[in-house]
Amino acid sequence: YHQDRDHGTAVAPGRPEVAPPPLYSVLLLNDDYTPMDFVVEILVRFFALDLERATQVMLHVHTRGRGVCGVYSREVAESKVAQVNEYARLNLHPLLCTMEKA
Ligand code: TYC
Repeated sequence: YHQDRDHGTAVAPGRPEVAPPPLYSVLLLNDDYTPMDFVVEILVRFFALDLERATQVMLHVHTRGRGVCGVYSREVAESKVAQVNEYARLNLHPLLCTMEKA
C-alpha cells in the first residue's frame, strides 16, 4: 500500500487509479508595514492580475487579514511562494506569502 506518489488515496498495489493532483491556494497575509502599492506590484508581477483585480485582492487582504492570489499545482504554488517571499525580503518588506491545500 502507498499514498503520495500518484496523489490518490491508499489502494492495493497494481490497482488502476487515476486521480487529479491536488490544487493549492497561494495566500498573502496582511501586515502593518508593507506598502499597498508594493502588494499590488507583487500581484501583477507574480500572479498576472491586472491592476484592478490586483487592487481588489490587496484590499481584501488588508481588510480581512489574508486572501487568495491564485490556485496552482503544488510545484507551481511552492515556486510562487518562494519567489514572492524572496522578492519581499529583497525589498525589506515583511510581507508573507504561504500556501494551503485548496
Ligand atoms: N496593511 C498594509 C498597509 O496598510 C497593506 C498590505 C496589504 C500589507 C496586503 C500586506 O498582504 C498585504 N500598508
